[in-house]
Amino acid sequence: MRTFREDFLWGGATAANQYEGAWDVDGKGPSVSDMCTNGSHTVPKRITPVFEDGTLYPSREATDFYHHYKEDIALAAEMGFKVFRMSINWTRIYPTGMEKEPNEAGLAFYDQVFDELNRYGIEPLVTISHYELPYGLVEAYNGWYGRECIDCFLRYCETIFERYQDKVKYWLTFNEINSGVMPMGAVLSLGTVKGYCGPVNAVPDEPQVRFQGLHHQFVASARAVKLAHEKYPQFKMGNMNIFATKYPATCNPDDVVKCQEEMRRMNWFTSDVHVRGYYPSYMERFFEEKKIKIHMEPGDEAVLREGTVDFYTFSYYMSSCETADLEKLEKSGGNIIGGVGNPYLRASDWGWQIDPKGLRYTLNEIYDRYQIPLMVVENGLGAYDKLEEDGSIHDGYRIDYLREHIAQMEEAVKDGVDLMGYTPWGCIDVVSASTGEMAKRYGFVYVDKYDDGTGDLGRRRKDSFYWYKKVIASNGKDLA
Ligand code: BGP
Repeated sequence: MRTFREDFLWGGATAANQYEGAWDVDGKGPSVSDMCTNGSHTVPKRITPVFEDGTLYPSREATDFYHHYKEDIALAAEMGFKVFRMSINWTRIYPTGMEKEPNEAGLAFYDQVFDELNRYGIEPLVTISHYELPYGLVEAYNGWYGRECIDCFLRYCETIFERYQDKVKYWLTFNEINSGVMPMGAVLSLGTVKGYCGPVNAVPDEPQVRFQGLHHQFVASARAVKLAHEKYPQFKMGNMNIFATKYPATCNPDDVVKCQEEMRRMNWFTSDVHVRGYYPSYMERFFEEKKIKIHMEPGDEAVLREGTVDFYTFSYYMSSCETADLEKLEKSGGNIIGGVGNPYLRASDWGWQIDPKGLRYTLNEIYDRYQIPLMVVENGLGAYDKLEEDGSIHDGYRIDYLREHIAQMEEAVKDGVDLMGYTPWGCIDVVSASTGEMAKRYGFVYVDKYDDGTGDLGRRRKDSFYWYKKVIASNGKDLA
């Protein structure tokens, strides 16, 4: 029977905006994430157009990969990583997004990082845009709503493709591009928040602006993929989707149809465009009902067709249920991906419902639809960790979560899915994207950094570090 392939890419995932820090060092400009304050599970983080004195902006220092990359890559190598998912901070290369020439100091930093990875035989997997939109583009064009962003993005892609053509083979265009389908995507993903000051979950929603912005991202992504295919045939270009798996809450056909609608809008729409190269017909009805008009320029449709991706990647944390019963829906609340709770599942401390079998189901659904290689590029348990006096961290709960998900990935492989690799999220502790907290940790490596901004940034191996090392060494056979 099939099992994980020999060249399976085991590793971990990070993103510059939550990890790198050094937000204004060596010529870097501010990104949308740098303008976000901290928050918590109950108090939403805010975005502010100017820095407020005395307010904490956690991305500014984050967990300081910028000054710890050698140590962190050595730790990744010790675990046996084959791949390291990271992102390039757009504003390190083009500080406002609009310069004509790149910032050499920024480019040099990633040369060093890629060289260090290469020394250990670790393949970089680079997300080109992971919630790091230059804030300059928010101010100038209202983020991705402005078509101008496409050219700015392309200039950035041309620069990094040319510079790193011999160092990076695997690229992802936009992190979780389908976050723009939800109102919450307006801040970190689309940057359509010009002048807005306030909680990230209270931006006045303008679906017309969101979906037009998303169209510009589709065109930008397709042009980047096309450029890569034409000029750098060695590159492998992927998409990146949040997969928010949904089940009907009951077998009532009303719930089943509602679930199908939500699955299409939330999970399939963006990747149908990326993989198939055109807008799916089911979106026409949605746009008509919501009175959304997508403005396309001549040539856009052709570009979408020509810029389809080579492999499909996604983040998977949880699942939820869909119901047509509005009363039930109103009562549920607290589920970040919408829908209602599932009585068969337990949830994390942040209310994310843990569903390992849902990962097997999801992998099969995606592979059946597209038949291209898949990769799980984010998964994991955000949890409170306790640092013991002797410096150890006993995170058995994280091991349980990962073990169950890896076992289900193997089931999917047995089912016939072509799975390339697995990079659990925040392999070294990073700042949380949704809440801005440090307390919500995912890593195999603990970083001494706290919600009030204190901490000496020291790195410590958690129990899961030693466990994951065994998993990798056995190519996923030893999950004990
Ligand atoms: C995804 C993002 C990541 C990451 C992760 C965990 O949405 O791509 O950037 O942070 O979710 O989410 P959180 O940090 O909110 O727990």
